[in-house]
Amino acid sequence: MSSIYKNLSDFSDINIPSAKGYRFGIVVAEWNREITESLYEGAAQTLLLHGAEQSAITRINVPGSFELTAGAEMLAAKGSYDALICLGCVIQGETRHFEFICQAVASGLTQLTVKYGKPFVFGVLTPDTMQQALDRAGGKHGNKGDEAAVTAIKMAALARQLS
Ligand code: DLZ
Repeated sequence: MSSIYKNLSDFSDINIPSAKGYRFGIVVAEWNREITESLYEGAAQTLLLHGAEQSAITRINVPGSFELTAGAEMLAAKGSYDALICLGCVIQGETRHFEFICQAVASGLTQLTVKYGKPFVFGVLTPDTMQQALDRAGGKHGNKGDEAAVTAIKMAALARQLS
């Protein structure tokens, strides 16, 4: 489960389909911006690396991770995307805010996936500390943005294969 057992950017053992011809939406939370910008860079670069066109990638920002679901819904309702990638970072604090936000996003994105029949990828870091976040946003454990992009490509390809 934990990324200490897997580098989030290492896909050398996985066959990744081409992303050419697919359209991607990326929703980025502005909270913990230092982290979420790195997640975005990782996700966008990974999509491009696997054949996506720059013009096929649309980005929007939302205030915090709690708003990822609403942002993703707005984007999905407006355009025909093959996959939506939602990027955020919720750091465990002293209150239960963390639990509410994480559960709301996980459940919201699952509901959208069912509603639209296309992937809404959960690219949200949920670390205990800022250092753990940095380690997973281009640091020693790789970049969760890369992982989210690969998931988006694989699920978009699966959806097309089954359609
Ligand atoms: C309020 C809040 C807190 C305390 N922590 C975070 C966080 O660590 N990461 C994050 O993405 N957003 C946080 N937010 C903001 C909420 O996601 C949301 O934007 C506000 O509660 C307004 O709905």
